[in-house]
Amino acid sequence: MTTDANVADASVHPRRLFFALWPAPVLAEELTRDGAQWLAQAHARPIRPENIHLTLAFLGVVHGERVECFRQAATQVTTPAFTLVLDHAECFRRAGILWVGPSALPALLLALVQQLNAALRACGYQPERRDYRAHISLARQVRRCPRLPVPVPRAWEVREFVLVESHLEPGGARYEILERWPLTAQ
Ligand code: 2AM
Repeated sequence: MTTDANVADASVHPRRLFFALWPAPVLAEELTRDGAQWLAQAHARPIRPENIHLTLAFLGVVHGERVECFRQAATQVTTPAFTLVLDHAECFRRAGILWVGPSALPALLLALVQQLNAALRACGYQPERRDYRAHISLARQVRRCPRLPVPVPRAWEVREFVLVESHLEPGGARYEILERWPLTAQ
């Protein structure tokens, strides 16, 4: 476990938090380029490469010592590292989101989400009822989803997961990685 930022003051003010997988900058840039290409003719708001991520569990606004409880819960995850192949592009039409993800949910990603959810429940977290849809949003405010190709598959070696704070700023969300937990070696 490594700490990227000062999480010592986590109990002081409410924070908008989520657990996620965070790609290396090279992969984030590739995905951003893919999205920009597909949306070249469409009206949309692309997501900046530094904001590209895959959400595991969205915690919402978290107060006080629950932050510490969530951090402790993360240490209980024992899922091994895995490869995530991003080979599917789609739009959530109603939400106006273009995203990429795996065409088939890897068993180890599902195991990671389930383990995390189970541990977070002890802190009062209510996991989403609907099935988990692994997706990396590439653009928002997509008015008309273009015809999307089968993407060049991008292989992501997933070796850690992170706790992120979302700062809602006038220019859009800014994400700050607060802490990282390694997945165990396979
Ligand atoms: P999205 O990419 O599909 O919008 C930070 O807001 C991250 O948490 C985003 O990746 C967002 O998914 C995800 N998320 C999941 N549930 C959310 C919710 N109820 N409100 C805001 N973001 C949510």
